[in-house]
Amino acid sequence: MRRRLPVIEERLELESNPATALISVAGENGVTHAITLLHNEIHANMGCLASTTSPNLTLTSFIAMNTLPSERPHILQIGRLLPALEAWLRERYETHALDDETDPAAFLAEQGGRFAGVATSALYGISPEQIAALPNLRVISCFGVGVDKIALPAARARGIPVGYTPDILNDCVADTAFALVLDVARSTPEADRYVRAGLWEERGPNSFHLGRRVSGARLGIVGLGRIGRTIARRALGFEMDIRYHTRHPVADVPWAHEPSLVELARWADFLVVITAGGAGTRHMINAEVLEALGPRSFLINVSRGSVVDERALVRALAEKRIAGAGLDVFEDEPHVPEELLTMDNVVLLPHIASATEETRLAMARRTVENLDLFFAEGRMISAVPNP
Ligand code: NAP
Ligand code: 8YV
Repeated sequence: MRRRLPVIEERLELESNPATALISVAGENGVTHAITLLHNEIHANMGCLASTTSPNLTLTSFIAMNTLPSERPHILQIGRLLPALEAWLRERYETHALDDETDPAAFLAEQGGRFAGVATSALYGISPEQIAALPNLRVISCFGVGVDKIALPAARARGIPVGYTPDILNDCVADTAFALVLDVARSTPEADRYVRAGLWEERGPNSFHLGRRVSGARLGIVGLGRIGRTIARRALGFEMDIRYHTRHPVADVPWAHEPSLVELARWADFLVVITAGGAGTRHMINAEVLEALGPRSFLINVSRGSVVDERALVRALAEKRIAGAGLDVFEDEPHVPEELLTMDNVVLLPHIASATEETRLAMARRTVENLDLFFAEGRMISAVPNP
């Protein structure tokens, strides 16, 4: 059966004479196949792909490579990245994974001069020492939107632009924030464990404890940037009362700005944290904020572990000073405070808010496109703005 391939057809018209094309095909089973086609094969293979692939395959991306310089720049990869992203980088650049080195510092001291670019992720960032060890570095491309682990002052001092992936992940991070709101309010993970353990059968109907109502409740959002607004829009569907806290009130939203974080916590049934990480927000959610939140209300954190004083949170939960917490991020990932592991009113996720096939693939594509555009034209699609 022949399928229309609108994405590819559209991009082929835009990109004249691509040297090679990298195509990712998502199958119904969720497996992503990367296919590389060379120059003249492209049009022929488009038809071939269209006519021979299963009707359950959908072409999801197409990146033309006509703009790459003839000499492939050397890219240092910090940490393991999404396999599709690593493959795309290898197709286009001379890549070297710092993780493969037994002594990364010694490797950089010896070989740092050869790298023109860095590919990293929000989880790994890049340190001032690593930037200093790369004397010919011209560009950094980050898989992710949080740049708290990227040594921005060191990059800016050398005029090195930093690419990142804003907006692409808003929906999935907001979805995860809402999953956590519902999970903590209705105790869905605990209820699932209850059924699996045979307790429903043993104790009978209506034996599981009552949850809390989400629809119509008060939602306090800490940080109303790209993702915070998306969370607020999700809350409209639940007819929630919304207020937010930021340093600067947002002009074009209908929700009330609360200048005091403590007062927002006192008001809220659910306090969802989605600020930037870093020094400016470190331990914003402290014992005083948690005390104000109170024993009937819940904390959700999908921003950065550093924003919450984790010791204060563990104490507040242990002493039942707050009703529960939904956490996607932690101060010392992947370490999670042991006390949290046995608490039923806490839902713990391994930093997966953006982790869907669709979003992670789109983030990977932007990470590569930022590098490609930088090496072709000296600019990026999305660069971290200078303050
Ligand atoms: P954004 O558009 O830059 O929004 C950041 C928000 O934080 C703004 O509303 C900002 O408002 C507020 N903020 C910053 N410093 C603050 C402070 N000291 N006090 C109060 N509010 C403050 O960023 P975004 O794209 O929405 O992303 C937000 C963060 O989410 C990222 O930086 C990242 O750390 C995190 N994140 C996590 C995941 C995950 O997997 N869990 C995924 C993506 C992103 P003002 O400047 O007016 O204060
Ligand atoms: C990812 C994130 O977990 O974008 C961010 O800031 O924290 C998440 O999207 C991360 O980028 C994966 O490395």
